[in-house]
Amino acid sequence: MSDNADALNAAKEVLKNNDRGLYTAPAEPYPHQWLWDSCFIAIGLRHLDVERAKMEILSLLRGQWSNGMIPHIIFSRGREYRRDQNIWRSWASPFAPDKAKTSGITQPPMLAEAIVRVGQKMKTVERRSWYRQVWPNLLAYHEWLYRERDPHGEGLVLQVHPWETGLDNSPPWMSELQNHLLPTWIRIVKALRLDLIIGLFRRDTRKIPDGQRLSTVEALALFDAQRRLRRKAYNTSDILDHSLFVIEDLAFNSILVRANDHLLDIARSIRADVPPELLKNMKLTVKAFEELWDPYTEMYYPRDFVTHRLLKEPSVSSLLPLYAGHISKERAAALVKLIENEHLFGPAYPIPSTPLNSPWFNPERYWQGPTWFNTNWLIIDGLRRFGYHHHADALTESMLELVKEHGCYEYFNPITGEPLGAENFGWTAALTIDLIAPPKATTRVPK
Ligand code: 2M8
Repeated sequence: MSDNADALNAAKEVLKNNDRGLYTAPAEPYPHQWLWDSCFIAIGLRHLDVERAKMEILSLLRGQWSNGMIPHIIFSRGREYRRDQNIWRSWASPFAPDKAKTSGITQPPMLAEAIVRVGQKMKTVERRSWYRQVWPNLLAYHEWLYRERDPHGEGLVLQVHPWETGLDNSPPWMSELQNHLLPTWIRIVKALRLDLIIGLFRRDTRKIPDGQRLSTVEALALFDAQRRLRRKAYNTSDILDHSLFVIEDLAFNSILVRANDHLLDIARSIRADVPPELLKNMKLTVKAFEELWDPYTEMYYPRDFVTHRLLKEPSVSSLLPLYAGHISKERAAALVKLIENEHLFGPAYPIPSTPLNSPWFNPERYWQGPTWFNTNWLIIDGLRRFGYHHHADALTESMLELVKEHGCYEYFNPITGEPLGAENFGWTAALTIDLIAPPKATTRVPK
């Protein structure tokens, strides 16, 4: 482990510098608290300071809405952040908390995983009291997911904005946008090439080259989509006919399947009752998940909520059923083949957020090609549970190599390893710490 010492120190330094007291900011361009960032960050922090890791999770819960939703952003206080808070105006909803200003949508439900991982660092009594402390929030969140986001009781939960997937501009969502959903005013902007001028005013490309972010047309559409949700005060039943996007996302539902298993483990450990309705829904999810499999291309995909049409654009989400678990060994093996293929998901610095053979692939553009640490971490966890330890070790090694060579960047070019996006990125640091820590034999191999 000694050759990992420098990477470990660099990662610890990033977490220290991004620490904002109650929570850890993802990086300089992202000053607020993000849901899945904090979950991944807590998973790293637990190796350094369990109390601080608990705080990272508890500070997320201060943003929870009274209907159970955990928002994807809790805004930093301070006048300089009013503009960001005003974009969302969470106070338009009667469910939003009074004490925190938040966004009005959620992000992949990584909460249960983070709670369990932090709990692994405690003795049994302490762990049970930790579980009891967060149980009401976790339960309310999962109940919200089904009540609001599975309105037809079909087992899969829907997302109303690409930001809810955490993979902002990933191909299945962006191809839906470009082919079917682009609002007229943005089509006009595009046709007149006004995006070139509007792009000059973007905040996110001030410090990061625009070739590494979303295109301006995509960014405009995401803001348009957000406005539509705000107009309906983020109320799902009002949103459904009004939203630009209504998609049952593959990454989100993969993470939900795993989170449900963790929720059940937590309930068992503290002898808490899981409401029968939730139990029924969770069982249905495992079954419904298989409807996302396409036998012709032998891959899982996201699905249009209304028509049930599969959105057949491969992306890193195509591999996340490995993390979900419950899929058959044969299907897991089919996904591992994709990772092994150097023309798909297996270039020099895997795993790209879009396979190399996709027309969407761009090695530098955000979630359309670069390698990200959080999706890799999820895949490693899945690979281990399916017994692919050699693959998991190789992936871990290539990630640590990136950090040793360049530091904790937001993402990396999967072909050259070049560091991209923001430097000193929170989850890259936290997951580096977790990957360096000796593995714990706590995970079960799926049946
Ligand atoms: C990115 O998303 C935010 C919006 O939520 C953004 O583009 O500003 C994504 O990479 C997301 O996964 C991440 O949680 C967030 C903060 O790191 O940044």
